[in-house]
Formats: sequence, structure tokens, C-alpha cells
Amino acid sequence: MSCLERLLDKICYTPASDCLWFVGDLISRGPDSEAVLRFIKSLKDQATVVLGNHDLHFLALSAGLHQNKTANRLDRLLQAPDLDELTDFVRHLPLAHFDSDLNAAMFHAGLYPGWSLHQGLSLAREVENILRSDQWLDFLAHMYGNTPARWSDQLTGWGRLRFITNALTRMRYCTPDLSLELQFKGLPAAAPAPLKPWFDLNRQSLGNTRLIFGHWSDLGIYNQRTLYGLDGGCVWGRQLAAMHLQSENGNIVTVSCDR
Ligand SMILES: [Mn+2]
Repeated sequence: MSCLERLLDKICYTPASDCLWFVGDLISRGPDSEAVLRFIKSLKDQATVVLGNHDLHFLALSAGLHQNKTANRLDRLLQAPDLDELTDFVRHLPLAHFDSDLNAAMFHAGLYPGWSLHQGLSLAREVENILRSDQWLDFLAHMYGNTPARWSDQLTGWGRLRFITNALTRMRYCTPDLSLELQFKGLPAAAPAPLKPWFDLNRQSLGNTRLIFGHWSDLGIYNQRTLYGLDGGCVWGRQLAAMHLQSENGNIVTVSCDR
């Protein structure tokens, strides 16, 4: 049984009545990305997903814009008979999600500290719109790179979309002037000054909404106040986590993923 199946078992997942949220990087972090995609696709409205950097990279690979260097882990997916349908499914997924009844928002990497929640959601729509348009290949070709590092409402064109994508799907650290620092990937205790985890900057922008993020597998499961980092490092053989959104205190359940 896969880690995901064991986790769903442990939380007594009931397909007829339960909705699942997935915090992104469905692809290339585990041994069977195509099964994960097909499963989530089959859930239709019962699943909510936000895209991660690895999911976007998969789109670029499937379009032939990059060579597959990830130790051939994606070979099977890239040769799948339903590749076109899976690609189409992925490119119509959102990059941010907010549910006012549950008072919870979800972003793969996090909410850029220079943005309000509302701004983060509306800027995510800009990237979603281009991914769903006939310019999606152009966007993927211009997506890679670490600049611009700092947000401005005046940004336009590919630079604007690249910043939004980096902030939503790759961010870990920022400088106090809110420049993204995408090179350093270590733990906060080892971070060179003046880098700070994004969630330690401009905390008032987070408000009281519960914010769920993934991406930072080395950080492990993180819960501070209304912030929930749920990547428990399954990719490194550590944990896969689920949180019960209807519980006010976000009851977190894990399974261990030692290989
Ligand atoms: Mn990621």
C-alpha cells in the first residue's frame, strides 16, 4: 500500500462524503506520480489541489521544453497512454485556494509577505489564466529564473508572472525588504542573515485565516498559530500528513514513509 493509501486509511477517508485538499507537488516526489494524478483526477469536485513547482515542471517536460533529468522517475508518466488528459488536468488546476466557511487558504509554498491574502489569491488567478490559455507553452518557456526578486504592482509581462509563480510555488526565505531568496534551502536555524522564513516577515498580512502550505520538506510538519506546513518529508522517507480542516485546532495525522 502506498503512503497516500495508508494515510487515507488512517483518517477513515470516505469518498462519498469527504473532500480532500492536496497542497501540490503531486508529481515526481513519489514512486508513482501517474497513479496519484489519476486518483486525484477521478475525485472530480471532491478534490481541491494547488499546483507546486514540480507540477509546473512536469508541464514543461511534457511539452518538450526541458530534458527529463530527474533520474528517469517521470519516464512512465511521460509515456503514459493518457498523458494528454493528465497534462490537461494539471494545467487547469489552481495555484491558490481559499474557503471562507472553513476560514482556510492553501498555497504550495506560502503567501508572499508583501501581499494580503486577497492579493495572493487574485495574483494566482493571473498565472492560472495564462496556463489555461493558448499562451501556456510561452508561459512555461519564460517561467524559469529567480528574477525579479522583489514584488512591485508595476511589474508586467513574463517577469510579473515569473515572480508570482516563484512566490506561490518556490518561496522559502525572503530578506527584510521582501526580496525572494530562492537559493538557500536549509533550515531557519542555519539561515545566513538577513534571511528569514517568509512566514516570519509581515505576519499581520496573514490575519486570522488558517494558512496551509507544503513545499518545505526539510522543515517538516510545522504548526504555529494559524500556519500549517504539512510537508512532512515523505520524499525523504519521513512522513506524509493530513490535517482535519473541520477541527478548529487542525488535528494533524501522519503516517511514516520509510522505504
Ligand atoms: Mn515544491
